[in-house]
Amino acid sequence: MSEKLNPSDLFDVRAALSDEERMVQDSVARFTDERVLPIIGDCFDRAEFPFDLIPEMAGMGLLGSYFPEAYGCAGMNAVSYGLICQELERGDSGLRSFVSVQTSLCMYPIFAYGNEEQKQRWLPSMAQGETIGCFGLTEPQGGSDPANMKTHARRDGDDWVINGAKMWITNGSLAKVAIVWAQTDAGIQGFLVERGMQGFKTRDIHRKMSLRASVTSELFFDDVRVPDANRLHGVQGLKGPLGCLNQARYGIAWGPIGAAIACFVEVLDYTKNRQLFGRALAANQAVQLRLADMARRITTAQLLALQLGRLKDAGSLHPTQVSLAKWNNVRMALDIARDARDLLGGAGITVEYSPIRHALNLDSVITYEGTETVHELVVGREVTGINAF
Ligand code: TGC
Ligand code: FAD
Repeated sequence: MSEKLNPSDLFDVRAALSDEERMVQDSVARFTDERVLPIIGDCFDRAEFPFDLIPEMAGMGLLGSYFPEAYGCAGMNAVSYGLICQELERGDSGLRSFVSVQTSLCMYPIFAYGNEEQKQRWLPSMAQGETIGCFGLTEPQGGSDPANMKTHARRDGDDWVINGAKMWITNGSLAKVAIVWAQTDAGIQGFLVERGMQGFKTRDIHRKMSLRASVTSELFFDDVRVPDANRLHGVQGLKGPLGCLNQARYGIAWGPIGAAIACFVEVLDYTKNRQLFGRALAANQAVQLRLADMARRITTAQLLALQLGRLKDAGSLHPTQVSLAKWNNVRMALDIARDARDLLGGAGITVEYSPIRHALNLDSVITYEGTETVHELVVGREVTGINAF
């Protein structure tokens, strides 16, 4: 028999990481252990985002981690970004959401579709956490079908005039700049709407049972006048926002592995120590089957994410591969969180243990960035060649 395996990494995925990737994982893991885990249950309970952690995350290079140093970013690879998402979501999906939105939904469109002036103006201060962004795509009439967009921008001289509303927007009221997607006569275009522009308002959504340690808002645009200098000139059409989603969904394929590991480690420890019917709960075959199944699902998700990351770093990632990984890995984590909650019995219903918090959060994660059904249909379209949307 060889050495004992690590229950949270049965296939030693860590050995397939480079030294630099391991270093990134270790430093974010330390941050989660020391700074996030001691406070996050209370943040969730009080429905408060832990604002104080923003400068620390920025200081570690976690905001816009994969953009070049020329824009004040850390220039890390895609696998490192994935590991950042994984370790943050081991703490809470809300923190990973914050980093996903800032990096992949706000900095990415400026980097990919913006001009040099826009990049120089926004990216360094976003990397430092001085400027927080939000991404407005979803509208009240239906997020799965963004092509049916009602928010409209009309050209008026050197300006654009925006009218409409966005719904369920992460970081909405925190944001100094909103990346807003609007219909124009030339198709969907992206605009940088700045806080304080006349006619632009935000309102937070309260009474959430999920992602409580995260800010979610509505955005309202009432004749908001935006200069053409704030338009993202590099893209027109739905492929603009969908290209950003591809980046963020990639990170979400990694993040929930962290949430699943948090639940698994906790429930493994609990069931080994809990004595029922004169033996450890984990000594029952029915319980071991469930624990083994969690380990199997985590392992397959880890291997999927790593291969996804290697494809991304090689520049050959296909959006359908991202859809399959987001679907598989979020489903995996949600199932594990719910099962772990059950194995904790009554103790599992408070935030003293993490599974119920992760399960509630993952109910948002399985809905946002494309619902599970949307991703299943993307994969279905790929394998059949028939578009069912
Ligand atoms: P279709 O009309 O065929 O395509 C339009 C154009 O877009 C291109 N495209 C993509 N490009 C990059 N990445 C992708 N994943 C892409 N998917 C499509 C496509 O090639 C085409 O380009 P072109 O040049 O021909 O014009 O659109 P479709 O039929 O592929 O899309 C249908 C569907 C349902 C898949 C799409 O509408 C969709 O993904 N709906 C879900 C919307 C969604 O995910 N919204 C998320 C909002 S943001 C959010 O939830 C943030 S949560 C933040 C947090 O972490 O807290
Ligand atoms: P709908 O699109 O109305 O879907 C309802 C149900 O119908 C789902 O189960 C869906 O799978 C199903 N369905 C849809 N189409 C089909 C079909 N063809 N066949 C079968 N079933 C179908 N959006 C942003 O733009 N920016 C953000 O920062 C952001 N942050 C979010 C944060 C949170 C906490 C949440 C919950 C959402 C966030 N969203 C954000 C919105 C998110 O992207 C949408 O909620 C999501 O895209 C689904 O849209 P919807 O809620 O309108 O549901």
